[in-house]
Amino acid sequence: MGCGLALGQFETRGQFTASHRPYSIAVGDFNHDGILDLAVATACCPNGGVYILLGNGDGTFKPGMYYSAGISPTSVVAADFDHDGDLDLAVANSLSDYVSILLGNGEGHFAPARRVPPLPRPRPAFPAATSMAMVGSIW
Ligand SMILES: [Ca+2]
Ligand SMILES: [Ca+2]
Repeated sequence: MGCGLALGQFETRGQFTASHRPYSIAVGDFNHDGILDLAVATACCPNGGVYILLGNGDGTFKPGMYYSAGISPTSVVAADFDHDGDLDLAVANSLSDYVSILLGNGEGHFAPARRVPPLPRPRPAFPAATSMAMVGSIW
């Protein structure tokens, strides 16, 4: 993970563990401290999940917190799906027909994943538009 410098250059600040095979990252302030955090979708071992890395504000992150998020999560987006002011996550599960929704509590933690009803094929490898539209219809 690098930090931006003047003149378009990046400085390496370190590498942060998020299990095996991270596929997708969503950025947001999940705990309302004014510092950007990361949600990392990992599709491996055995079912993958989402790792939440809370930012320290200096380009480094606290150790990841794991959340189960369906079968083979390969893409994640962050938005406030239930309109409570806290960022939530929508995760595409590439080896199933589901999108998993994890509601945030505003303190950097998330409720267990809920499945959005099956999507029509093709399967949701990249959920942004489709999942947001579907989530909007169930809350
Ligand atoms: Ca934060
Ligand atoms: Ca929310």
